[in-house]
Amino acid sequence: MSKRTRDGGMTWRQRAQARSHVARLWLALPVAILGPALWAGGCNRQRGALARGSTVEVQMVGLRFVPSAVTIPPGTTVVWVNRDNTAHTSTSDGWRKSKNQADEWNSFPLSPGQTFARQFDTRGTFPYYCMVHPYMQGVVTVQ
Ligand SMILES: [Cu+2]
Repeated sequence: MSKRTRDGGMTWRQRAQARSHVARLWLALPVAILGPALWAGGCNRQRGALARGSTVEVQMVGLRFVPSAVTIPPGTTVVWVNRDNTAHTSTSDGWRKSKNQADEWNSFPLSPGQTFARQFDTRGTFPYYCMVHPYMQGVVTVQ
């Protein structure tokens, strides 16, 4: 009669290796399941609708606002960037005559390379223009 054991004659070392192999599988499992999920989640955040608190950029280039119309959720900040060789402003249409200055804005002249940022918290349609070149017009829609 041989001295076979119940586990099929594995040595102490073989049993230890088998245990550590199983342990490694259990560690790898959550990474295999959660890894792609986390990765996909990160991509969805970038691809999906603008989140509250985001920033959108409007360029002043070629004597135009590009894009001339932006639609954003409340809480979004619009940043105007002057990429022309001449000064521009971002001035809301009602800035001069408005009694409610809170909803109006004026960047005053921005030199080439300068930026102006404004956060839009109120829903509505906000047309604006450039005081230097009044034919430069744009609109921010907050909805
Ligand atoms: Cu201008």
